Amino acid sequence: MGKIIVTRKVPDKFIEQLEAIDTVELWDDAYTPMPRDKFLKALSEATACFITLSEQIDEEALNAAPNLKIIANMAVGFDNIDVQLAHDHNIVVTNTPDVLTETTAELGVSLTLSVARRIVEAERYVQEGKWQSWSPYLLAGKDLYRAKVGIFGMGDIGKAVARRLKGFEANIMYHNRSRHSDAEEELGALYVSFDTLLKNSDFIICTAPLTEETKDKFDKQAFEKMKKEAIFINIGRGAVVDEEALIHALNEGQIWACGLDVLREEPINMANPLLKMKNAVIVPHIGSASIVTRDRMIQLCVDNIKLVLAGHEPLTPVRG
Ligand code: 8YV
Repeated sequence: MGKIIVTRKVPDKFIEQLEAIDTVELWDDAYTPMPRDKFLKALSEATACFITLSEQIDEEALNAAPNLKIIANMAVGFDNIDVQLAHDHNIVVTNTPDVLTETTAELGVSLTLSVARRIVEAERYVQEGKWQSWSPYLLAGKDLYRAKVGIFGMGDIGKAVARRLKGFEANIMYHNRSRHSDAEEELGALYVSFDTLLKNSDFIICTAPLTEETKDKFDKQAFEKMKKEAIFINIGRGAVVDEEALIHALNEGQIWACGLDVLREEPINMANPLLKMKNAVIVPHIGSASIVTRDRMIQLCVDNIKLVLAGHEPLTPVRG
């Protein structure tokens, strides 16, 4: 007998399933992460852990976990885990692909439209009692209709965004480490170099995971190459963007606006200058946050834990 750690409060219906197989140590708080020292201590007896992006699985954590068999990450991204090292320790790592694809794409398009049509600014304008008259260009924004949209990262989420953009008759181009003939044939997406994507897009939507290759990809030079009218959206990972370069680009009018679901520092530091910018819309990493999808993500983690503890292959392993 070991222990299953669950690092955030999730509904009882999920915990009960885990309690049916072993003792569960639940961090009974939905909003604050389990403190690191408590997590490390819990790992010493754990056979399985259900974690979120708030937990870092590094050498220290792995060394603290002699009996651990599975790390079930409640996210499709796994940049919080040293996967290679976990595999060296014979620990299975799982993530939650597929179940969140459509929901995350919906957030991507929502954020894009919110920035393009200045929805947040408009709502504040009304709330602040500034709506005194109609005016020809009052809060006028940009059309997504027939715009040139560059998608950086054409994985499942990138493709799901592209499918939705077809409804806007957008001209889609993409850049990815490998080409995707399905996106090219079915969605008419044009594969372009990163430079061409930067120079030609009216909207750039980043859905890329954080890897050695994508880290700081949107740097000073990248923002300089974008159109002055460009809108930059990030639903991938914060560290794909050099935030200082983004702030500079917005301040200097090198790009028109941005929408971010992910930041380098999460939760955002309230001193972050982006918070004061009218043309920056920031939401708190809610890409996959629909109730149904969050239920599915949690259930997938539970299923993976059940399978691995019973000696079977998990449904969604992260391969090294
Ligand atoms: C989540 C995510 O919103 O799956 C991911 O990689 O970034 C998001 O789906 C969330 O961080 C869940 O832990």
